[in-house]
Amino acid sequence: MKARYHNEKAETMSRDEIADVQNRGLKRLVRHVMANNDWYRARFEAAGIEAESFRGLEDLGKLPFMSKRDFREQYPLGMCCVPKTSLAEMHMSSGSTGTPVVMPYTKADIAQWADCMARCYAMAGALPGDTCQITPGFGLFNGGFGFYHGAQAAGLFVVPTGSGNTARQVTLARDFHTRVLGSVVSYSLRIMEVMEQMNVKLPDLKIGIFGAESFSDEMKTRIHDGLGIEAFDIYGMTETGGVGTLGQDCQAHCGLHQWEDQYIVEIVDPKTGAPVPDGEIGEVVATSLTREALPVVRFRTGDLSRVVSREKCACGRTHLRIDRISGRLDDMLIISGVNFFPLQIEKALLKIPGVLPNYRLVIENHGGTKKLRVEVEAESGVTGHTVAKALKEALGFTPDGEVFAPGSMPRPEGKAKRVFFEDK
Ligand code: DLL
Repeated sequence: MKARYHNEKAETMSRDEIADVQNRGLKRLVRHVMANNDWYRARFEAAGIEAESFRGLEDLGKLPFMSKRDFREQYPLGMCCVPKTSLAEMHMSSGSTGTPVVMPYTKADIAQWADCMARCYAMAGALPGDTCQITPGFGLFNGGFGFYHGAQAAGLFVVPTGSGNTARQVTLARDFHTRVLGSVVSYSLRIMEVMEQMNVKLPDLKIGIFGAESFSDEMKTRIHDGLGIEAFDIYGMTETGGVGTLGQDCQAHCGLHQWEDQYIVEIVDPKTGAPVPDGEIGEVVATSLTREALPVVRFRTGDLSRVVSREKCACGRTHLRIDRISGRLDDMLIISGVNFFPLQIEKALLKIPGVLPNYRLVIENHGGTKKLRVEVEAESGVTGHTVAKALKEALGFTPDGEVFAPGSMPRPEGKAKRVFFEDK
């Protein structure tokens, strides 16, 4: 395999070098946040942390966790560690509760983000001069600008379409020979569909960089086959500084490399907060070592994954690999005493011949008793009964299945909302 790096030295450093960089970075981080922000100082002092005697990695477990709630309570800039005059940009996510999570950036933070993103582009095989079409929204959402800053650092030619107007996206991709497509997972399905309707083929399109939502291997295969591209899974979030800050899979596709010289990534038991052994599923916790404006310290992401390997990868990169995100803690559903994640349903659905990748899970509340209704588009011949039967095998209980004609359900242009609640 031919490996291309954006920052070869950083991406291939030995485990000892990574440990050393993290150790020094963590000590510097604790001094920075305690010296420059009252909220961090009060919180760390209450946990018995002193900046001068903090020993680095061996004291990591003593640092208190932080969560989305802290961002919301400290809105807008309560956790910012630099003067407002040093800020250059901000992004924001509102999530399901609507309360904003704000991430401010200094110029150096934008450069750090761009470096992480440029590494992701290179890891996917993008070459300087390639046309890169950026379909996530430009605005408060970090997706569009993150792909943009990284593409500039990687020397790509940017077609900054943002989201929506899919027919125009397809035309531009054809006319400008787009080779690299950045997209929220579910929007790539829409692009596929419109290409078919327009009868346009995109022979130059080779690399798809997708994220912002969990997607099953079955979905990845459909995207791969439908667009004829190699699909990569990119990971990051507003709180860590945006898309690509944590990492992505390489051409070996055996886990998402985490940029460990920039972040410490832990996998912990969501109940106790204790680290779980490698290989076991737990919650991803991230600490940003190099960000200035608002570095997170032991941020509980709510995302579930596991360590795949800490060994050097076939691509030559040495950074920790974690599994693709299997869901969020708050996505877990319990019906008929069975716990499951939406992704399990997606996997089972996409194994049914004739079923299309557009679906909704409706949780019906019948006076306290919950029932699941699965709505999905499918070709003629697939019935609600076929769907219910296949899901029973996967889940252990029988949901209701309802089948819609291809093209008749709404199409998301950003992150897809898959789960809906209805009182009956
Ligand atoms: O969704 C960043 C992003 C934009 C990633 C575009 C990839 C592409 P937020 O809106 O803050 O940021 O949402 C972050 O999205 O905690 C995960 O739950 C989920 N997420 C992000 N990437 C992935 C992925 C962007 N590759 C939240 N797989 C995170 C699964 C993902 N879930």
